[in-house]
Amino acid sequence: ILEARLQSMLGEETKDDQPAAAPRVGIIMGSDSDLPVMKEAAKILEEFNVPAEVRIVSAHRTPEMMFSYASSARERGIQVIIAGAGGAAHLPGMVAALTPLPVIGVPVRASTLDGLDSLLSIVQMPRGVPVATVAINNATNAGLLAVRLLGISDIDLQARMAQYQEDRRDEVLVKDDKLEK
Ligand code: RP5
Repeated sequence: ILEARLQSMLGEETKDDQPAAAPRVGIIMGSDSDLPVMKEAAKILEEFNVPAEVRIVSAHRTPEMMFSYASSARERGIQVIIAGAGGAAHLPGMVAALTPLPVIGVPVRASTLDGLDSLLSIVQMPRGVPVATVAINNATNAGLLAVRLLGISDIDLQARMAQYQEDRRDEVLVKDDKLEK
């Protein structure tokens, strides 16, 4: 289902004719090569029933599209933007400069330098232009952070986040229980 939805979000053909709910989160990435990492954010939002859109928006290859995406996101009803990029990863910071929405940056590990280049490009923002940067390739945490941000004004969503945390805790307890002591 997710792959179909991702395909649909990316403008490819899908058999699902259901009209999509207005997206609250924008998941953008610099290249389709980022998708294997970034789809983990989409999976989390799907799990929490948060409508999201997935787009490829490149700071370097489509700068005009990046400008129009970031500057119109708020008026389209987007509340949080998750932006992933690798290498000279300027997308999250440039988007943060163009919107008052919270921007979560995902450093994607590109083919060289082990993702340190992406991490430093995203995390070292100048004062006044914040990007909440998660760990290299950790789009799951980006999705979870987006849910927590939305949960500030959505009690139901916040309760589901608390349940998610309890479930993760229980998983550890079960594993601990199974260990021979
Ligand atoms: C960045 O350059 C993208 O975010 C990607 O991580 C990296 C490499 O892009 P491709 O050459 O794979 O398209 O803009």
